[in-house]
Order: sequence, then C-alpha cells, then structure tokens
Amino acid sequence: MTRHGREAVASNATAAVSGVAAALLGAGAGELVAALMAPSSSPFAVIGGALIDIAPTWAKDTAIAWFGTADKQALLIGIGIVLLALAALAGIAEARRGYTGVVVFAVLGAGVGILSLTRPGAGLLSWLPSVLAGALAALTLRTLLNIAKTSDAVAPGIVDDDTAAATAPSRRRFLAWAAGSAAIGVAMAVGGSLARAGSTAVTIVREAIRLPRPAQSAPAIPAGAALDVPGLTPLITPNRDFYRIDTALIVPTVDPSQWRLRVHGMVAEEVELTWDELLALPLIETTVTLSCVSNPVGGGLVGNAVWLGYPIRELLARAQPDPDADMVLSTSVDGFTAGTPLEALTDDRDALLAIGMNGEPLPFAHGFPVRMVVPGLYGYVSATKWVTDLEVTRFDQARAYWTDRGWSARGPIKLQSRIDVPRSGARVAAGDAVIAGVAWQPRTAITGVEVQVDGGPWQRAELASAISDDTWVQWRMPWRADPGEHVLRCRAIDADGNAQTGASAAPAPDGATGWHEVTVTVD
Ligand SMILES: Nc1nc2c(c(=O)[nH]1)N[C@H]1C(S)=C(S)[C@@H](COP(=O)(O)O)O[C@H]1N2
Ligand SMILES: [Mo]
Repeated sequence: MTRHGREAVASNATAAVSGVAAALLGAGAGELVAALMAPSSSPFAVIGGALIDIAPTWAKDTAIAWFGTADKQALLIGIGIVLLALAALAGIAEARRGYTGVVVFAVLGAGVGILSLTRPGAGLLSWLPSVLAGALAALTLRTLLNIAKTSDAVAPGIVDDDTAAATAPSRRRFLAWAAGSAAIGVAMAVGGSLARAGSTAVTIVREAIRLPRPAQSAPAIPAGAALDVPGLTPLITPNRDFYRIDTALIVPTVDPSQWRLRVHGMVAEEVELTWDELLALPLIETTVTLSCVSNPVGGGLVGNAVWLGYPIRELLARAQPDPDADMVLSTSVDGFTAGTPLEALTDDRDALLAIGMNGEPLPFAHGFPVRMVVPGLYGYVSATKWVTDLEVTRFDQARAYWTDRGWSARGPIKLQSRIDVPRSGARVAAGDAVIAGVAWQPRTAITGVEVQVDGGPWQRAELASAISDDTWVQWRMPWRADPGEHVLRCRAIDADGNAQTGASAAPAPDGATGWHEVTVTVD
C-alpha cells in the first residue's frame, strides 16, 4: 500500500485511532443501553462473567493472590485493554482492506450477543446491547476512516506548502470527530454505570426494611472476649470491612417482593417461601465466622458477623428429605451453585437462611435479600448469596460451581490462626511489646494459641473468651522485644488438644494450611 499515491489511504496511526474511538463509542452505547435495560446484559459483564466461569482454578487463585478482592476490577481493566488493542487492529485492517474492520466489530458484537443469551438470568433481548455496540462501532469506523482519507491524502515527505495548508483543517476535523466519538462513548459508559448505581428502586426498598426482632437473640459477647490491643482485628467485623468473594461482576439487586425460595428434589413435600413469609417466621440470631477457601495463611478472607435468619433445618423438616439424600444444591439468581452436606443443614448447628448482617438487612454485595450461612464450612460449599433454590440431592448426582472446577466437594474450615499485631514488616520499639491475633475453626472450640519467636520454644498466649465455638477468638502474648530482626509464628490448638499443622498447603483444593509468620524489626 503506497503512502505516496493519489490513492487516499489512512496511516496506521490514524486507522488505529479510528478503531479505538469507534470501539469506545460502540461499547459506551452498549453499556448505557444495558444499564437502562438489564444490567446483566452489559457486554463487559457478559464477557467477564463467561471468563470467570471458564477460568481454571489456578487462574482464580492467581487473580485473588495478585489482586485480592479487587480481582473483578482487574479483570474488567484487562478485558478493556484487550478490546482496545483489538479495536486498533480492526481499524488498521479496515484501512488496508475495506470492510475487514467492520466485519471484526460486527462478529464481535454478534458473538458477545449470542454469549449473553447463555448467561444466567438472560432475557429475550439480552443480545441487544452487544449487537448495538458492534454495529455502532462498525459504522463509526467507516465514518472516521472516510473523514481521515481526506486528511491523510497527503502523507509526510510529499507535502508541499499548499497541500499542507489545505490538509491541516481536515486533519483537525478528523481528530475532532475521533475525540468526540471516544468522549461520547466514555460519557455513555459512565452515565450507564451511574444509572445502574442509582437504579435506586431496590436500594430504597432495602433501606426501608425494618428487620423483625429475633425470637432468639445472638449469644451475648462475654466479658473479656474483645482484647484491648491497638491494631487487633475487631471481634465483630463491620459490614463495610467484611471480605467479599463471588463470581458476580454486577452485584445482583433482587427485589424482595419478587424473591422466592423453592425447596425441591428428593423431598416428600416441596416448599416455597416468599419474603413476607420468611419475615413472619421465628428468626434467630447467631454469630458465625465465615471464611473463604481461597484465604491464604495469614490472609483477610475471613470475617465474623451476627447473622439473623431462619434455621434451614426447620425448612428442611417441612420438606422431609429422602433418607438417601446427602447434599443440598443451593442456587443463586446469578447461577452460582454450592453443594452442602445435608447433615450440616439438619444437625444442631445454626445453619441459616439469613436476611440480616450485624443488625442491618444484608448488604447487596453480601447477598441481599437472602443468603445462606453455615457454621464450619467454607463459603464456596455453603454460603450462597442471593439464594433462590434449594435442591435436595446426592453428592454422586449433582456438582456445584467450584467442584466442577477442581475444588473439593466438601469443604470443612481448617484450623487456622493469624498474627495481626505487629504487622509483617513493622518496626517495633524495643522493650515491652505485645503479639496478638485471632484463631478459628468454626464448630470447634479453640483451646489455646501458641507463639514462637525466632524458632524458639512454643509459648502459650493468653486466649480471650470465645463468643461460641462457631466464632473466632482473639489472643495476645506479652513480648520483650530485643533490637534486631525477629520472626514470629503462631499456631492454634483445637478442642482435642491438636496443634494446627505447620505443613504448608495452597488453598486449592480444600483450604490452605501452615503457620502464619511475620518478620519485624525492633529498634
Ligand atoms: N451467589 C454467590 N454466592 C456465593 C459466592 C458466589 O460466587 N456467588 N461465593 C461464595 C464464596 S466462595 C464465599 S467465600 C462466600 C463469601 O461471602 P461474602 O462475600 O459475604 O464474604 O460467598 C459464597 N457465596
Ligand atoms: Mo470462597
């Protein structure tokens, strides 16, 4: 392709800019329409959701290890970068051979449109935002390149003064059109996300909810359960600090008046429950420590809250599970599933269909209006948020979201402990110091915590009172800190007197093990 010819052809840079600007306009329009129509049809959410679902276990692990609970933002930024690169290439292809870029955008839009129909909760028109995005991007690309042709007709090297003067205004015109398309696209995307955040109907409903008084209140917090050590994790985790892990790129907003729970499968009696019916039942309050199986040793994917809800045991008693059943497959509005041992939902533990968290209706990100909370099990096998369906079944007949991706079918929480004070890498003043943290294995009493300094003997820490066997417990140990670098380790002791294992294991497939270790400098 000549750059010297009379043939008017856009340079690679101009073509790439055209592709990117066209993609921004198309994608922005797609996001805006999706926000107004059905948030789950957002082209970005469709691509991201599909990627999350097909991502292998190592990819999920790596994402959480690198980005923590910002893994979703990282994914969206990644998708954005790839799409923009693709758009630049589409622009260049279009300039070299007419309609190649148009086809790329059209195929992309149609492809994501088809994909959107396969996503959980898809509606008849879920394809519309993506197809619109692709079509608008294609049209914009043609338009921008047509404008560019006039401005790029004269390439560097053959510019004489006359043509340069004639070209400058048309180049400016091209840049104005490209920048304008990009800016409008970004504005539409921002507007869409604002509209979504402010799709306040359900937010207002949530704020107006007055939780019923529990028929049975949470166990009182014993005196001395909360140690007064600055920097120590609070005994009850405030909702805003509670870790969030799920596969939902867009937090579902379920209107309680539309919410239904169906209990079915291997049962004598199917049960259906509405929000109003649930609220009218005798609810109980219980304090439970929840942990994610992906929590690394020493990590923050663990929290302790007061939950208000109805015992799932009572609901299952109404449904009368078949004696051969051994699992309950719970499903959420966004298609996530968890497989919980039936026994954990029918024994005497407080497995809840929860509606309240620390005295508030569940926050949207934590499962509003209804989620499951099961003491003693990692979240991926038990803590389904936005839950709408309980199917009584068997482990040899049903598989849940994460078991299909290589994680263990059963996920009891392992014995763990963490040093919160001092933080790893901290500088500590020499003299009297304190080492403190938390230890947990819900369903099991923690009977001790031991601390090791610089590989020396294990020393008993002071253990605070526990709220219950289902909650974490705080601990502390006075420490005479000598100048220099020190390595501190901790391990918990369970009800049978067994010490937490020092053998390191990665989170996959059933939870990390090993001792938490921090290195500090005393001076
Ligand atoms: N609908 C839905 N529920 C879900 C998940 C999910 O991806 N989708 N993740 C589970 C996992 S892996 C964990 S650890 C807990 C986390 O609950 P939290 O975000 O309220 O802390 O939710 C569980 N419930
Ligand atoms: Mo999890």
